[in-house]
Parts: sequence; C-alpha cells; structure tokens
Amino acid sequence: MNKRWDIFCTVIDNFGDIGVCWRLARQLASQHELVVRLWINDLVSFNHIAPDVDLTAKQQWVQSVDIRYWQESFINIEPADVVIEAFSCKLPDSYINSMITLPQTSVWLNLEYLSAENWVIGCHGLASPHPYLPLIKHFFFPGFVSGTGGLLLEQHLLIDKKSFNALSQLEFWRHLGVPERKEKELRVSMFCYDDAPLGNLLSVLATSSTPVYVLLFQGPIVNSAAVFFGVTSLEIGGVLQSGQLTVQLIPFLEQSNYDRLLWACDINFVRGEDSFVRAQWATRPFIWHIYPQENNAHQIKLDAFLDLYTRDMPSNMAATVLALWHSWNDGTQIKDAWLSFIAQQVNLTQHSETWVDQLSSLGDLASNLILFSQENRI
Ligand code: TRH
Repeated sequence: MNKRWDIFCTVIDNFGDIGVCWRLARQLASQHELVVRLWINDLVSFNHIAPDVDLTAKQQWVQSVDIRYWQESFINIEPADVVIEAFSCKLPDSYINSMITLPQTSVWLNLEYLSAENWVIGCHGLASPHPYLPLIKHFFFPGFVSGTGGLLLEQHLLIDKKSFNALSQLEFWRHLGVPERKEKELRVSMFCYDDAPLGNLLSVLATSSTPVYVLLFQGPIVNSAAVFFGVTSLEIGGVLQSGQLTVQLIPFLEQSNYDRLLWACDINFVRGEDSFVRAQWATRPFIWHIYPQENNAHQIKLDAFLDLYTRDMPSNMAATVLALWHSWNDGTQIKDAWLSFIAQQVNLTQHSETWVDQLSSLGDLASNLILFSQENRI
C-alpha cells in the first residue's frame, strides 16, 4: 500500500509551482487519506496563497499536510513510498541513495508542466532508469486529453461551485471589501504578467455601454493601471474610476478563495498553469496569459491549447477566442477582439460547460497519480 508520499517543490518564480504542489498535497491528504510531506524551499511564496503557513517554522502541519522547509543541508530521512519530484526539481542525493535501502523501493515520479501539445501523450508514463542506481523514475504529464494524467480536480469542487449561490457570493464580496454588483455590471478578475496590454484594455472598458468592475491582483502589472489612471501608485483596496470602468486593487487570496472569486466573476483573465486550469473549472469565459518561454516556445503551447479548446466551436466563435487571446499575449491592439469576445459571452459560457464535462471525464490528476503509482510499484 503506497500510504506515505513525499512531494518536493522548488519555487522557480511566481506562485505556480507551489500552487500546483499545494493543491495536490491537500488533495492526497484530505481525499485519499494519505500521509503527505511537502518539501518546499520558499515559505514566503507559499504564504501568499496559504496564509496559515508559518514563515519561521521548519516543520508544520497545515490542512493535514506535513510541511517541511527544504534547505540545502538536507537531513537524511526515510523516503516515502511514493516520491514526487515536481517540475524536474532535483532531489537531494542523500534522499535518492536512501530510496534503494528500503525493503521496497519507492515509486519515483516526475510531475511535469502542463501542455496541450501532441507529444505529451507519447511521453506520459515514460520510464527513465537511473544511470547507476537500481531506480526508475517515471514522467507523469498532466493534460487535457485521454492518454495524459488529467488535471487537478478536487472531488467536491464542481458541487461546491454549483452551491456558491447569489447569497454566498454576496457574503463573499462583502468579506473581500468589494461592493455589490450594479445592474448589468460585468465583473472581471485580472491576474496577468506585467507585459499584458492592460492599459489598452482598460481604455476599451472605460467606453463600454454597461458598467465594468475589474478586480486587479497586486503585482508589477499594477503600474500599467496606475499609468492609465494617471496616478503614481495604487493601494490595496484602492478604487479608481474612468467612464464605465472601475478598477479595484485586491490582495492575494487564500487559494480556495481565489477559486471562489473565479466562480463569482463573469470573465477571468488568468496566467501560468494553475490559475489557467482553475478558470476552466469555473466555467466562465477566460483569457490566458501564457508564461513566456525562451525562443517563443510558449507560442506553440498557446496554439496547441487553442486548437483543442476551440475545436468544437463554430468558426466565428473560435476566431473570436483566437483573436483576443493572441492580442492579449502579443501586446497588440485589442479593441475589436474584446468587443467580439464579449458579444459571444453567453455562447462562450455554454461552451465552457461542455469543455468541463469533457475534462472531468478523464479522471482527476491526484487519483490518476495514485493508480499509476500502484501499477509501477516494483
Ligand atoms: O504565478 P504563476 O505565473 O506561476 C507559474 C510560475 O511562474 C511557474 O514557474 C511557471 O512554470 C508557471 O507559472 C507556468 O501562475 P499560476 O500557475 O496561475 O499560479 C498562481 C497560483 O497562485 C495558483 O495556484 C493560484 C494562486 N493564487 C492564489 O492562491 N490567490 C490569488 O489571489 C491568486 C491571484 C492566485
């Protein structure tokens, strides 16, 4: 029985690495009753999305997960039954050596980044024997289609989303310090990298025919909003207005509350990997700002997803999604693209529901990982 799990996570930048690992750790512990240790080298980033995490503790329990601060000087411990090396972070040598001393060797998995590219199916589950130790590492790829590891999806997420009704939303907004919606208001969440053409979009939103309320997350992109409004800085909680547009700067939310925010908004701008997936479960039209990679490798990744996501859409709707997503990622003029996109809001919302049905039929990543680890226990 693979009861004990170790997840190793190195934060490269931003919040996606720990965001994915934290979700996975919580799910394994709470839904599958596994004993999970999460080794993380950056408690400050972690604390942004999980405020209960104590910045000074070398070891702590949060939501049934045993969190260990992963320092260079790694104290030798008994390896777990299943070891997850997230996003090719390098396991401590002493830990690897200890894996072979166990009566039954650990199952060693490298959890990879998410991509909709076709090669993923061919690489999912591949074995990589260690060059000189009797150990095999397997590559586990998340994905959007059969033949991949699927996506992180908590057992109750879609039910919780359904029961997040108007009253719960009202309470949610109040708790966040965000006013109730005005009549016909479009509510938008905004989480993106600093090179997004935000100022460009804000000027289009200001001239909308109905009110638009943008919830902007703190980060370097805030400078673009400040420039648009002609102010030197924006405080958290601060509200600025221009024409039909209101922008409120909000702090980072605890991860589950971020999910609720996505459910409560009409349109979500997301980025990276984890918020991009959560926007899909939220079944609202969304725009993805992809994490930039060397040699424009991200363009291929973006188009691979767009190809899959728009495949069953009528051609004009697909063209609308392509146009806005490309403009948002290229930093080009987005006025017409936005107007066409918003005109398709109802159809896009419907499509996002069909899309979720399709995705959830693949099984969730945590359950797929458990099955895979059972099949690959030597
Ligand atoms: O922060 P990101 O850009 O993260 C990543 C990393 O840069 C990573 O190195 C890179 O490989 C990857 O992108 C592609 O975006 P992401 O993946 O959406 O992660 C953000 C996390 O923060 C996600 O788990 C959601 C969470 N979050 C909150 O918990 N509260 C919030 O208020 C917000 C805005 C996000």
